Amino acid sequence: MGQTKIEAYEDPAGGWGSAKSLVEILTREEIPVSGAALLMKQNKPAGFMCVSCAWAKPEEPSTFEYCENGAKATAWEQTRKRIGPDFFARHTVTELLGWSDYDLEEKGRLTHPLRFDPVSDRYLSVSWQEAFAEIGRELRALQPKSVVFYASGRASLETSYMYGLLARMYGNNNLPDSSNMCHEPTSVGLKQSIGVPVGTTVLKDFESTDCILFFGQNVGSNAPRMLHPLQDARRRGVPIITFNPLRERGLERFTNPQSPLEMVTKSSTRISTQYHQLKAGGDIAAITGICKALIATDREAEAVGQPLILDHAFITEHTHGFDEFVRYCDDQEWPVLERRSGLKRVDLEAAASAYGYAERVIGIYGMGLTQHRKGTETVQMLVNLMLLRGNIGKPGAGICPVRGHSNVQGQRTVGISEKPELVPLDRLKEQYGFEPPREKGLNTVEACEGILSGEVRGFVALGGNFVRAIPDTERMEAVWRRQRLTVQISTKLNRSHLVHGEVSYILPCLGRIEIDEQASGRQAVSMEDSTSCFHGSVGVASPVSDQARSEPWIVAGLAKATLAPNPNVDWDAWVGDYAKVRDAIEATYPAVFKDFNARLFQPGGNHKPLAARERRWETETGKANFKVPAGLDEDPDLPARSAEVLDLITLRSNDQFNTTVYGYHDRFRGVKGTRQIVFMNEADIARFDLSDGASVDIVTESADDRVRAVKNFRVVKYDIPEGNCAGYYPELNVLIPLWHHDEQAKTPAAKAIPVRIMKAAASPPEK
Ligand SMILES: Nc1nc2c(c(=O)[nH]1)N[C@H]1C(S)=C(S)[C@@H](COP(=O)(O)OP(=O)(O)OC[C@H]3O[C@@H](n4cnc5c(=O)[nH]c(N)nc54)[C@H](O)[C@@H]3O)O[C@H]1N2
Ligand SMILES: Nc1nc2c(c(=O)[nH]1)N[C@H]1C(S)=C(S)[C@@H](COP(=O)(O)OP(=O)(O)OC[C@H]3O[C@@H](n4cnc5c(=O)[nH]c(N)nc54)[C@H](O)[C@@H]3O)O[C@H]1N2
Ligand SMILES: [Mo]
Repeated sequence: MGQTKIEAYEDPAGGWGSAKSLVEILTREEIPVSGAALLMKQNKPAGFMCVSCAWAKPEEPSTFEYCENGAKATAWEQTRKRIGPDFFARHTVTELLGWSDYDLEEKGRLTHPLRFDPVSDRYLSVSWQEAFAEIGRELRALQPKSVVFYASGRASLETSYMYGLLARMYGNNNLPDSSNMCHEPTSVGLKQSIGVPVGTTVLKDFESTDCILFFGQNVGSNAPRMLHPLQDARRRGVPIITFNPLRERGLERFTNPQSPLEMVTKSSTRISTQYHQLKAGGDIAAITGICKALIATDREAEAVGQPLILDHAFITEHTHGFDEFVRYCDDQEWPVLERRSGLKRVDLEAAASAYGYAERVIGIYGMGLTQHRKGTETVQMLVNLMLLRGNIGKPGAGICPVRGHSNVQGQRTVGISEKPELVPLDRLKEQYGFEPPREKGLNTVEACEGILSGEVRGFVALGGNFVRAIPDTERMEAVWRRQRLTVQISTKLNRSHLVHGEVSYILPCLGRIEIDEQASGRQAVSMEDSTSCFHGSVGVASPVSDQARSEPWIVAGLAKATLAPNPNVDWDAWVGDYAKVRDAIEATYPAVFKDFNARLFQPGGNHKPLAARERRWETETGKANFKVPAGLDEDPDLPARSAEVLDLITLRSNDQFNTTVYGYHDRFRGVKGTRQIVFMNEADIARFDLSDGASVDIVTESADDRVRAVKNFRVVKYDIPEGNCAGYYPELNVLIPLWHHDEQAKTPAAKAIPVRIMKAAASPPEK
């Protein structure tokens, strides 16, 4: 972990800091710098698609089409380190439960299938044949409704399609994926508002946009390649208006680490032209203020015969609910909007002015909007703003949710969904001659509730670290072990393997970067990025071990061991040649995957047709809908926070991928050597009689009488609004009550968790 050091970071995002951090991780994972040639194949037509974020891949990639964090993800996966049966012989599960997330994954790649042995409290090596046979037996003995098939968002379209089919042929729609914890408010909210569950912006729109709104996404750490189009836009003089409680470095300044000139001259581009540090959960109020200002200016313009501000032609032809929306905005009082958003009226008017002058606006957002009790309404509020000036369905404009995992959007596209109405069940029935279950399946929160109630008895995970990523981790871990069966298909060891069911298996898989040889030769796979664009991907590195298997092979193995044979599904033929899975995908989704195999490696990828981009609105009204929020309160449970209660934001450092902790250096925020910190405003620190560096306990304010607390966290004085505080996920997940989720999409509200901060009961031991 190294020494703890907290020190403001002065450099831009990217730049020399990024180059240095990259060399550090390649060295630590024992990858020779010549092995960095691997990185040259990242995000290239003939190479592999990055396993980190889902940001779009350009048609003409630069030689270095990767970023610091994408390279870290590659190094972390392609580490030379291995953990085989000898490792598990040395460590009991009870011992490993005491290890940190970092230590568990850092030991290296999983090489052998493993079965938990309760007698020795260890995972023991097992053959694939035995593993499949027992899992198949167990699954057949369980009620189909009592088993969950989770997917984390990294597995390819081919694997995901097979996995969804496995769950349905087994007998349920219990197919939650990480999207449930992430952009579900996007899927639910955008569908109601504009008729598509995904963003409408493509990379090309960035070339002609003339204004960008940027809400709650930390681009410098979590989608760094997006800094390139943002930098280009800034060079054209495009304003970028940011709303974020924290001053994030990637949203302030950027030096392109792949530009020798910028590196030598240490020049950087200022990213945000306006930076509004609103309060966590204050976005509905802030956007309402902007809309109110626009509506007022429009009326003034009309009164004096000036050109109007709102796009009335678009509103009349294409939208529904405008009058009601205007009434809602008129009804809101400025002092209330100011108090709820934490922003001044003049600042919101400045944002409205920049937005109102621009012809083509892109609205970008991330977890800062979705992970709230009102996540769906917040996303819809941003759409309302876009609709006022017709900023959906024209070049250079659109809504742009920045998706998380590299194929999380694609998994939804090919049927990983607990919502049966989103899946062409009739077509599956026809194609495979079975009766697909029609009943709604469990999403992430419902799966947790099912485990609490005992209704869920089996959990199969295609990647991820579910037990660590969900809310209420302490409470959930305690009941997790009541399950009969847990199966994890994984690359690396994590806590979800250690908190296990009675019968438990770890099935080691190949990563996307590895060469995948099957009967017909070397296989390719595919994924969908944040802009609904499909790309092929071929592995280039040697497989991790001769006992690790590809994900399609493992899913087929599980299916064959569990399901009655079906002459219409030849799992072996699919595994032998993934092109046949793509044919099957095309047969199920002919419009979306037309000529899928032929176009797999088309430079720049293939865009999924999106009705909203053409201003066709596949909504209930047949129009784009203005959606009026129920109110301005971010939290229906605790509408009025006492002054003693702070809103806690849980977020990612620059040195992690979700629950994967690459290291202890959150460079841009100046935190090194620890993750046990809480960022606080100076005034709150004084008000609570604390000091910078003090040791504190954080306790959730909750209506139920359960105590949720973490102990001995270090206070870090930070530029964050009064009344807010922030710290790292997943360490703080114990503080999120399971019920603290978005009302509509059920996404856990990992931002704006009501907490109290108090002096630590006992001082921590000196480090
Ligand atoms: N390197 C790296 N890349 C990643 C990931 C990773 O962990 N590491 N994770 C991937 C995944 S799965 C996802 S979903 C994405 C996540 O990427 P982000 O969406 O950037 O996720 P967070 O780190 O949670 O950061 C949320 C941002 O929102 C701000 N914020 C918090 N609350 C509010 C609010 O109420 N309003 C507004 N306007 N802003 C707020 C925070 O200050 C922070 O800047 O990144 C993906 N890419
Ligand atoms: N408090 C709080 N909680 C959050 C969030 C937050 O912002 N705050 N964010 C939420 C979000 S946005 C998300 S997406 C979830 C993430 O939740 P998950 O997707 O479940 O978690 P990850 O940490 O991405 O999973 C990491 C594990 O995936 C496995 N893995 C890696 N690569 C592969 C592969 O190629 N194949 C397979 N089969 N396995 C692989 C490795 O074993 C690794 O340990 O967490 C959510 N939880
Ligand atoms: Mo995510």
